[in-house]
Amino acid sequence: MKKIFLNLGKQPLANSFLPSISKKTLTKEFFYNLKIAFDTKSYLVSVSNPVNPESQYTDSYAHRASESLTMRTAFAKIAKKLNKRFLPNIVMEIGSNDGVFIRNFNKKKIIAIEPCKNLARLTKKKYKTYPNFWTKSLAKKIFLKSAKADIIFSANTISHIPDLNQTLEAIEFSLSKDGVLVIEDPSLLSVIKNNSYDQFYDEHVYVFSAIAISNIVKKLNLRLFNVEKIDTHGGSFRYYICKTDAKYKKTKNLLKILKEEKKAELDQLKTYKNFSNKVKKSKKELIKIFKKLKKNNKKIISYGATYKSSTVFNYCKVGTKYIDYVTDTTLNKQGKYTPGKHIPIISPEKGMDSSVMYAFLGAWNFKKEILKKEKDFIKRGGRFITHVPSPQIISK
Ligand code: DWN
Repeated sequence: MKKIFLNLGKQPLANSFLPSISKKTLTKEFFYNLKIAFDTKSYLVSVSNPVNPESQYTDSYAHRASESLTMRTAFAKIAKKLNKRFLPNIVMEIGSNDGVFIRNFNKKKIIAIEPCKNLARLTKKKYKTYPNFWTKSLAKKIFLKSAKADIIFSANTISHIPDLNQTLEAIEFSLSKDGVLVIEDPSLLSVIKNNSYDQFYDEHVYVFSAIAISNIVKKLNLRLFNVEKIDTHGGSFRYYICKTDAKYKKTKNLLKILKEEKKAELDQLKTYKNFSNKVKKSKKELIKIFKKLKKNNKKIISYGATYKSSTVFNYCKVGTKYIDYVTDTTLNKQGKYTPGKHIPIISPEKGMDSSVMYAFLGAWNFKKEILKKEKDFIKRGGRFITHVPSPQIISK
């Protein structure tokens, strides 16, 4: 039974960066009420009222996974590891974005699935790319008469697809006998520990735990046999899933992580109620910081026009009253306005000038990379603000 434990209020689509703030554009902006639920039977945490994927993964999808050095390095590393461990002949990626993972493979091995047509166009010249949603009929079209996939990789995508059953059924059909599905997604354990409520937005239909994944795949002739903790996106898990009768044994790491999740009571509703109270507190504290700085005439900007910060700004009602502008390296976000709160987005080259004293870390998950990059800002007295794990001004 699904129980709603968190209400993040009126939210826009996190990908709906606006080209202008004309009256015509603003009247068309779509909002919905973002509520998060816990399923007391499967232990799955999800958005209670998912948005139609057709309106999310369009021809103007903004996020480019290759924008950060952290992610480019992480994808190169996992590609190497999978090649070495599983020696795959065919590797399929679901949600290939701008090709940051597949570029690490021989093109003969790769099948890429990417429903955002603007992204699929980026990889289709070099790699076999299907500009479609991942469905049972697409799986049949690709694999009915061809060799099946030895690795199906999907980073930050399976959590985005509302119809989990169909997704997994299509994967089960497409895997070779000892083929392995490797999924990476932000972990619920990290979200609860870090109070990173901004991992919830329209696209993150699910925030997975190992307990929930283990329960869900069982119904579809699949089983979870290993989990790894990874640093990406503020704390993620990498799940290894195979067919029920495949050769892989359950790893010690899986048992250890399941135990850790039980200890953190991820299988109990009260955990989520506590989390919800902490989120409300976080909102009050963050606004207090912004108010105090503004009272002292400090200029605050935001660093990284992330989808996550769309949740923070809309939930905390933070707009241009507090944040002058947002900087982002992604070319197709620059010159636009943030969803819902309409804060202008500009390049870091333009934005990180000497008048900036405070920068909210919208991309807090890249804190290490950013702090290294922005040494001069910190040297001249500039300070970053974060809400993770609790609202604070980061001292050096
Ligand atoms: O699941 C999702 C994740 C993986 O990516 C998607 N649904 C959408 C997107 O979410 P996000 O925007 O919260 O992801 P990131 O990867 O945290 O976004 C970082 C943003 O910050 C990018 O637009 C690039 C930008 N950036 C920057 O301007 N300067 C990043 C770094 C490291 C920098 O130095």
